[in-house]
Amino acid sequence: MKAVTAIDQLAESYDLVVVGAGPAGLSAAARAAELGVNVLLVDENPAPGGQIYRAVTMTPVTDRNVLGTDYWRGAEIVARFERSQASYAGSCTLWSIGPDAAVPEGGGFEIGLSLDGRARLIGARQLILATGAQERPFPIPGWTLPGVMTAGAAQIALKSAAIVPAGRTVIAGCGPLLYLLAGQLAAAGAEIVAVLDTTPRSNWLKAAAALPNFLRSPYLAKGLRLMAKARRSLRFVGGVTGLAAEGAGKLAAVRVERGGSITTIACDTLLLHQGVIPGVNLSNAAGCAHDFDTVQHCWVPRLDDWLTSSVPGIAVAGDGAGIGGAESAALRGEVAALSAAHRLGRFDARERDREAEPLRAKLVRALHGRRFLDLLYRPAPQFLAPRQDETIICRCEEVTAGQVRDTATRLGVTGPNQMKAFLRCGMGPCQGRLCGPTVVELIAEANGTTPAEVGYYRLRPPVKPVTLAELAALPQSEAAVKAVVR
Ligand SMILES: Cc1cc2nc3c(=O)[nH]c(=O)nc-3n(C[C@H](O)[C@@H](O)[C@H](O)COP(=O)(O)OP(=O)(O)OC[C@H]3O[C@@H](n4cnc5c(N)ncnc54)[C@H](O)[C@@H]3O)c2cc1C
Repeated sequence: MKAVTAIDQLAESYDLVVVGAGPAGLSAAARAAELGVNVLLVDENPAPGGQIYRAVTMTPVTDRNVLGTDYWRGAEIVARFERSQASYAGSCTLWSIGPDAAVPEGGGFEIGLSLDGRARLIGARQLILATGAQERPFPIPGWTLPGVMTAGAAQIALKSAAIVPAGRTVIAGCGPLLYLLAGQLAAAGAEIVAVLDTTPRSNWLKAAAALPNFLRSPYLAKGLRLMAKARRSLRFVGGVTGLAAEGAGKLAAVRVERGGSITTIACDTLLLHQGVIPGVNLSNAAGCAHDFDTVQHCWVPRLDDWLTSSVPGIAVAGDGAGIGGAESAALRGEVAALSAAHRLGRFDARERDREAEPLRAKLVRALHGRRFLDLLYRPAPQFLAPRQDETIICRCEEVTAGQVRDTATRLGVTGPNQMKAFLRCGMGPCQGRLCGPTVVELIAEANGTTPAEVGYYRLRPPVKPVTLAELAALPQSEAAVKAVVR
């Protein structure tokens, strides 16, 4: 591996740029480099690993039982990448993708990168976006109070800095990661006073048809172990139908609704989580087509068998291509790398197909039983589209659920882009990552349509915040200067 630590160490152009150093990106970059491709891997985090293996090479959490065996497997993936000839830029954020003006016949990209406060535009013949997933937004009344955060954020603090939430902690929501996170935090010494499970009971019935497949899935034993461990040692409260964070200036308690009854649990930290969805900001801003996946209930990029998007030369691998977990992320990364290497002329289609065959077989096994988890842990409608008007939806612009509902019904707004023009939701630094899915749900509910019909934000670069100073310091081409100087 060739480490890039300053922006001017980057080459003018690479055959392949991989964005994201999680299992998908690390595997993609390693495989491509092993095939002789000139590849650059960039990640905005200081160390490789992505979400699941975050900080695996440098975490201060040395007790291996705290983060579990799955976490430590990341060291092998990172080691394989480090043995490769790929270039790696950590703490490096990609904020734009556009056509490469230097390639007149088209077919290349110009990407914007920031590293250490300096920005640069470089070329990439092929791109693999391995930017992973994000937690599904979980807006409840009071979720902007200090003391409330996402469970994933608490896990980031644990993995990268060995920090656990102080005081009485409540974890609330649904999904397999909820049990994992509760177990990890408890093992690390957090005082977890309750785990509030919002999984709708009716989901069991909907998921039942997919159960036989799940019984043969690699997730089964793992999931049962996680649940048993967490349930043995922690206070579980199932059937939760409503939640509100309460406190004056900071969190003091969580209000819990179960069916008809209401209770209050005093706490200092509330961790919210209702599963993960693909992070689509980058693929969206790059112009890739997306579809609404009705089973996973989220937007996913439209991809072919080789994970290539509707924009030739851009592939999406890992959880960004649809939630599948770490093992499938790594396998998808390799499939995308084979395809990119083929397009770059490293080998013919027959060899590409032969190399991909064992990966595809493993991928089928890794994804076995996924449907059951997706159906079981689909969030309840009242958590996707909050009922209380005062609930803040867009944290950047402080837009409430009531405002979105009112604008949809009274002004007849039918889509999120129009909503953005009226309310500015989605115009803040997160570029809609936190409000987008909720805005879509609220519009669909108000207009009696579906998220698929409502559509999603049309996003523009920069997809991540970049300073004006960095932009202004970018070298200007003659054509760019002519475009603004009259
Ligand atoms: C908060 C959170 C915690 C999770 N924890 C676990 C866990 O403990 N166990 C588990 O089994 N699954 C976990 N998951 C699920 C996770 O998605 C895994 O399945 C796995 O990490 C997916 O791998 P990936 O390579 O697709 O993406 P990721 O591992 O998510 O890696 C994506 C990488 O892309 C980088 N990136 C994103 N955008 C940019 C950009 N514009 N420029 C530069 N870099 C960028 C990110 O920094 C990140 O390192 C978690 C998901 C989330 C959202």
